[in-house]
Amino acid sequence: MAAFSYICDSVAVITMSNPPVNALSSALIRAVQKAVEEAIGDFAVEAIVIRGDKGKFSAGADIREFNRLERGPPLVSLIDLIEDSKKPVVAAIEGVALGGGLELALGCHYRIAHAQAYVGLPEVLLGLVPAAGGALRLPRLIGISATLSMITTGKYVQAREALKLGIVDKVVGENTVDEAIQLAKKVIGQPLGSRQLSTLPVQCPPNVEAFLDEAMVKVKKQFRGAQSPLACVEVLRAAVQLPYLEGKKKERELFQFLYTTDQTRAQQYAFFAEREVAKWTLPSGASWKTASPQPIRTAAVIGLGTMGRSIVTSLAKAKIPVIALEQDKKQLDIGSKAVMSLLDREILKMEQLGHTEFTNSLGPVQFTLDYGKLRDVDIVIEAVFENMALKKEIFRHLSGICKPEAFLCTNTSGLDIDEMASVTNRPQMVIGTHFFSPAHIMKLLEVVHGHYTSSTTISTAMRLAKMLGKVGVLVGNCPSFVGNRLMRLYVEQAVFLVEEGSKPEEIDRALEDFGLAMGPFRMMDLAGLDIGWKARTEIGLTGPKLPIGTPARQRGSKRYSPLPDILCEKGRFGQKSGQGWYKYEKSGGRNAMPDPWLYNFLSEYQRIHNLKTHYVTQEEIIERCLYVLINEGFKVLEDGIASGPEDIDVIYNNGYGWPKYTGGPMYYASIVGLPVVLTKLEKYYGANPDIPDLKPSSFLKKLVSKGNPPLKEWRSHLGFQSSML
Ligand code: 3H9
Repeated sequence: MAAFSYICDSVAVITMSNPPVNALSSALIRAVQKAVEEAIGDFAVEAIVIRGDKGKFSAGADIREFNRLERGPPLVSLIDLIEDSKKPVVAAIEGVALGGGLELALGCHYRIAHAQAYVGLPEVLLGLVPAAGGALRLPRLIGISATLSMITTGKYVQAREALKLGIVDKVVGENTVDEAIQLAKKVIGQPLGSRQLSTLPVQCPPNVEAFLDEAMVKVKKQFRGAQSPLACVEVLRAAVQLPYLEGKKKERELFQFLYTTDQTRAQQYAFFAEREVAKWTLPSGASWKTASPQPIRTAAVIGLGTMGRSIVTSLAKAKIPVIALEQDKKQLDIGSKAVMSLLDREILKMEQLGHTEFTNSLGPVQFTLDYGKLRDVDIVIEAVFENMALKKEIFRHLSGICKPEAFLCTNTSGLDIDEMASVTNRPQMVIGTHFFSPAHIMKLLEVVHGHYTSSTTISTAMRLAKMLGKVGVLVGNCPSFVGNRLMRLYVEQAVFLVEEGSKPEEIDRALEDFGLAMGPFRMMDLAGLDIGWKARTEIGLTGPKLPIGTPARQRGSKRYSPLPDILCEKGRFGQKSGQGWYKYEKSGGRNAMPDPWLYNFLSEYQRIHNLKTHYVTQEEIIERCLYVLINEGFKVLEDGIASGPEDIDVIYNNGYGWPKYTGGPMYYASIVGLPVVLTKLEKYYGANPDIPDLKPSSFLKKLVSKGNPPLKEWRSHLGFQSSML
């Protein structure tokens, strides 16, 4: 676990070892404590270096132990022991020093970091506050403002930025431990007072109370509904107002309060769910363990529209050389300029953080009109607009040009992968890689497995997600896959509620208050209403292909709302045209304002269609919009399109702005209670029999009949299913 391993010229080196990330479990804390005590008591030792095994300092407290009743020795007293040592202690930080890991390093008198290492206090992402003195020592070292930004966002800070901020004393390119030993030797006998952070005053801006009040307002707005960012501001207030020891008490109180909340349980679930989904298995038995990903050294992207541009940027950021192809010179010029401007923005961001080497480490981008240049790439990502005929033509073409080992991916957001694969000479190497906009920022990659896709191809696409810093979630091939299949029903429900008497801003507010990053109407206006309109026109739900005599508000036996189509017919496409569900200050404006025109238009629409309106409560908005989405989630599980509820939750947490502190839609349903969700769906379906999507799914009913089992048991109740995975 931890050994006071060797003494090098009077410097004891203590190695923390708890694979894979040296999480500070009770056993590890106990072992480090023993090693430090031994080193302090050993006359031959004059200084101490603490390091982590296998190139990782420590990822912090062992999250797996959070739910255990019996608790180990407190990390806080180990850190105090280190800080109080009369012998200098140096932290040699390689890999990561996160949460309790960084707190331990802050207890050391000096910190040396490898250039590739990251430090951070990400407790907030688990619904907690740092609880081993991190939020008290850090503002004494780097000031309130920088600490606030780190602990309320949980962001990871690379070594060079950490040096700039003053978190570490030195950054080295290699031999971190040797450098730490040299530094330890050098400081033997020097006074340590100024290096014991808990004894120093907090560095505050002039009017710190006003600064913290303002911070609280901002944080409330930024992390709507989340409790832990607010507690982070509170703990900083304690750091400022109270002596260190009293601050420690407050820190403990806040941690203990948060520790019992539903939010922290949901966030811990979300953390492990993200890791779980990487461990995919197919019904055939092939899995992440047995399949080997192929190397991706070069890539190509076809189409430089909004998605293509940001996919190119994402690849370049991951240092993968990329060839970007467009069909004509004009599109190529526009696309290449847009890519260069995205890359410039990324470079600027990194330079502001002190990463001067970033420019050189971007993968080179080559722009071309010539398919011949794609001959040797390892992977091609097609990102042209959603037209099957065009996509098939491209796949047919790629088949003849690319080397036989090249993987062919499509960024389609819902078209049939198998149909595209069927025109290639390598259907087993065709896969969906559904990026989310903007692709160089959003963390989700929906990896869509077709009927023919091989396990090597899946494994390679999942590896690609990791290389791009994304969470890859493997899903089956069905119209709109998982994310958009659920989203369509949620949006449709919101539009029905407008027909029934609610207003777009009321619905948006209710769902944003629930915690969603953006309500459905603001989201539609941002994405562009014309996109859905085009798709509906193509499949004959509206426009010239719609059979004459089709009732305006009915398609087949289902209710249909033509409202979005009518807005498009009137040129209201959303932000891009300056008006949609809202009006904007100008075309391309971002400031959504309720539009009196829309109110008149809706009244007229309701009159023409003889609609009875009713007062739509916030409760009805939340329940109808969210439960219809959750209901479809159960259907997706039943159909075998996602292998577990965790996959759906990870998709929503990372691709659709779902509030992580509720765990994701399926976890949220488990907390609300499946019998409640079922009863509400029955009620709403009863009142709206023309909306069959409100009819409770048989899997939901089955789970309720089995006594509402906990989420981790849901999979076992799926029974025999024709898995599409
Ligand atoms: C804390 O410190 C509270 C303190 O203030 C004070 C308390 C008193 N514990 O992500 P990966 C596992 S709160 C247990 O796939 P990567 C992870 O589940 C803690 N396990 O690898 C996975 O297991 P498996 C604050 C942990 O290279 C394996 O390690 N710290 C922990 O992409 C590999 O993980 C954090 O929030 C942990 N702390 O990324 C750090 N961390 O193989 C959270 C990881 O069975 N961790 N595991 O699936 C991370 O951000 C990333 O895991 C890290 C590695 C960057 C470290």
